[in-house]
Amino acid sequence: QEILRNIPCWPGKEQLAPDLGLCYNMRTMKKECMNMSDCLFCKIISGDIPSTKVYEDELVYAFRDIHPQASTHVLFVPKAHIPDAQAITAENARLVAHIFTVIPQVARQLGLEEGYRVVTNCGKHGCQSVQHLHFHLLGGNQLSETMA
Ligand code: DGP
Repeated sequence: QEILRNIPCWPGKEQLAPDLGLCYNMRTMKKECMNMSDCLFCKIISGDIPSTKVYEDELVYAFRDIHPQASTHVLFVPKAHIPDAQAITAENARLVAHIFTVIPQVARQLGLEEGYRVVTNCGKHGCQSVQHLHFHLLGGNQLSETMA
C-alpha cells in the first residue's frame, strides 16, 4: 500500500493494471488528480483536447505530435501524471518499462523497419515544453547523426 500511495493516478481510473501489480484508489489520490487540471497532456489523454491517436491501453496513450520533426513523430505518455524523467522512481518505473514494450510494437505497425529514435526532453536544458513525461518516437526518414 505504501508503494501504491506514491504512484500518481489519473482522472477516470479507479483500479488499473492488476497485471502489473498496480492498483489505484481515486479517493485517496484525489488531491494529486486535481493538480493535473492544467496539464495539456492530461487533457489530451482525457479527450478534452483532440489528438490523433496512434495507440492506447490502460496505462499509455500515444498520439501524433502537432509539430512533427520527422516523417513519423509520435508521443507516448503515461496516463498517470509523471512530470518528467527526473520523477521516474522505483515505484512508477513499471509504467515506463511498459511504454518501452509498446514503442517497438507501434514502430512496427507504423512501418519503421529502418529504425527510429526515442527521446525524452527533461527540464530547461533539455528543452522540455510540456511538464508531463513523454517519449518522442521519431522515424520514417534518415535522422541526423547529432542529438544536441
Ligand atoms: P517537449 O518539447 O519534449 O516537451 O515536447 C512536447 C511536444 O508536444 C512538442 O513536440 C509539441 C507537442 N505538442 C504540444 N502541444 C500539443 C498539442 O496540443 N497536441 C499535440 N498533438 N502535440 C502537442
